[in-house]
Amino acid sequence: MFDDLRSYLSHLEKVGQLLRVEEEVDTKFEIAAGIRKTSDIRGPALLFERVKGFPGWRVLGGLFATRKLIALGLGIPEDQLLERYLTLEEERIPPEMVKSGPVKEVCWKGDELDLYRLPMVIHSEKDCGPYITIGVQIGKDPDTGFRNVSIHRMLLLGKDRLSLWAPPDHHLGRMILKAEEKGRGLEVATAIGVEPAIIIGSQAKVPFGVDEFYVAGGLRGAPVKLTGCETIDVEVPASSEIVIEGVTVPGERVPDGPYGEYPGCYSEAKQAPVVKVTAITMRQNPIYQTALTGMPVTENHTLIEYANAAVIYREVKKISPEVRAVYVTPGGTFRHHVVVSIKKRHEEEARNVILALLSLGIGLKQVTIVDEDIDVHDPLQVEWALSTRMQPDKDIVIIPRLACSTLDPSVPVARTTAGWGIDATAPMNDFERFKKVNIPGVEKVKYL
Ligand SMILES: Cc1cc2nc3c(=O)[nH]c(=O)nc-3n(C[C@H](O)[C@H](O)[C@H](O)COP(=O)(O)O)c2cc1C
Ligand SMILES: [Mn+2]
Repeated sequence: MFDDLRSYLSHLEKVGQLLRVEEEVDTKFEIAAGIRKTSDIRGPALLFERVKGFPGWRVLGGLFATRKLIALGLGIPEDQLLERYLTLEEERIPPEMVKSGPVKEVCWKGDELDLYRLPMVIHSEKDCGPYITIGVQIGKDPDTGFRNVSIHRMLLLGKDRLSLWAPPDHHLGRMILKAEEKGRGLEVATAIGVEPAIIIGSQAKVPFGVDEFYVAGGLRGAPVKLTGCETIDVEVPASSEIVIEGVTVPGERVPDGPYGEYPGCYSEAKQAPVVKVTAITMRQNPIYQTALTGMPVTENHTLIEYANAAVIYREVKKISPEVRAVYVTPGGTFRHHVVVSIKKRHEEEARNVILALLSLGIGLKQVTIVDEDIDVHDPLQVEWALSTRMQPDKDIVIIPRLACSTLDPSVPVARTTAGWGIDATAPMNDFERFKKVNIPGVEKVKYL
């Protein structure tokens, strides 16, 4: 596995998946435009080597722009990703503490501390300002002290002030509220530029109380190395490119948004907590990393795909043990729509699966269930199942008003959605009539 971001980038360069951009780029739109294009053409990750107004800085973007890049980050062949991820996510290797690390090479405190010196990027046209979009936040629960690791965007507010978009339905948001109830701020470190397993591990849908560094350890097959911060009691990856240390300001909220979000639309301004920065440490010649969110597919989507697919797969398996495959679809923003293939043993099994998935609260709005002979990854086959194995008056389930973490702009009330499920499986006792037409010997045709 990779010890730090730099060793991973060398690996990517060797396999032709990293492009160094020599042309000078502006932090306003130009970097995001490059990431948009590479995401759309399924191109390489981009290392911008000349950033206007930020001499000496490099900006990395689109590190997870494609599924291929996720596979490279985990060192798993692309076609085995879900299968291997399901096992590795449960390995749980505890992190290891080290005295110091490269992230301590430079330290800004007091007057030197100035967030405007970091090449923060303005991404989409109507975004309200420059955001840190792929900082990994590390915080500790005020009651139990367990660590949480997750990613939340931060808007640049001043020399030493950032917003932190961590709503209460995410673990860090809950910790911020718990600290406020005790009349305190929450100490939060934000690590930018870490090895891929930490980023991917931070997205695992594990319960409140599970330290995602354990998950990252399992994904990389070795402990994540952590070191203490300078001004707060939080541990961070010792080889991070940059770490921003800070404390939330109890009770303070600032407007955050509009911002181009994962459904492919802008989210409106929301009230976000504020972080007062206490120190910034970094490597010499640091690499600043940014990530694009917006119309699928971006790295915000690819990074959530396997975390979501894993939690869905495990849920389906409880009800339908012979589940064959699950696919959270790109057009469904990798969150709103899942296609599941099952081998049913009860005529109505699909309906139970639909209800279980809609109640998960992870943002699912549409659940399509197909038989095992349908390839869930092939939209043609899925639509064929809908066209030939489903009658809308009896095979659709609609559930109004479900709590879930969606940013879908069509919902009438924030974080609440209706859900629908489609049972596109054929009747068990009459399956013969629904079978695909077959021509013997297609596999023997050698001239094509
Ligand atoms: C690039 C990227 C950006 C993200 N930005 C945010 C964000 O701004 N706010 C948020 O609540 N979640 C954001 N997320 C999703 C959370 O990091 C993710 O749901 C995480 O698993 C939450 O951790 P938790 O389960 O410990 O709460 C982002 C994810 C990625 C990959
Ligand atoms: Mn968590």
